[in-house]
Amino acid sequence: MALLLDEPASAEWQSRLLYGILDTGYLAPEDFPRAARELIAGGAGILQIRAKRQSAAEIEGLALAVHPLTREAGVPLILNDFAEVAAAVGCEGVHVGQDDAGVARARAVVGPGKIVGKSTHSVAQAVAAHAEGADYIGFGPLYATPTKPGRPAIGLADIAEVHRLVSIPIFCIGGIKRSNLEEICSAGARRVVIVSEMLMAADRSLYASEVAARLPG
Ligand code: TZP
Ligand code: MG
Repeated sequence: MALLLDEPASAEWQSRLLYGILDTGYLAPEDFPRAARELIAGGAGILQIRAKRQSAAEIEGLALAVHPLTREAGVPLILNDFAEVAAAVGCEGVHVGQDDAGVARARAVVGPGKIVGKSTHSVAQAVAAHAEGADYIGFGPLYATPTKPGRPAIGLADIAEVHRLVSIPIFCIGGIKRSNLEEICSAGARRVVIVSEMLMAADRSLYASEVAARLPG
């Protein structure tokens, strides 16, 4: 069923289990639309644009190139950090980190009915993000990862506890690969974000479909 992206009451995106990130650390700007198509074809149900070294104008360009594709597919497009750009482009949401402005400020910028996600690195931060009004959280990095240098791994031990305490969607993230997916799911993960291994896959659609099929939900 198509996702009604303009319908605030629609929370169908919450059933999406595989979240992909189009990251300029791994993708040239001109490859964003193709990668978006491939990840969507494979079953990524949410996409984010993450561009740590680009200007707001460059990020707006990336979002404008990708948004028609995600919108057509009913896949929410989330911008990392740039709430004003997300609002200008009409993206479905914004993702903030622990050091960014809070959820309320991001929501005030993107407007009602939009998705606001927050990165969390501990159970306490996850509970706080839920209380703060986040629509979903990222939880990790489970493993150390070059995609987020300098951020220590939190391991798998708290995955079950965070799912017990936090009822909004929890996307485990950080160093997730096909080779460790089983142990992550056994530890209680239901939803995942994969960045580098999925973007570097020889066949991104096949990769996404294989991962999606292995997520219990
Ligand atoms: N936040 C926590 S870990 C991470 C982010 C953005 C990067 C995850 O990337 P990868 O390549 O899947 O380890
Ligand atoms: Mg940020």
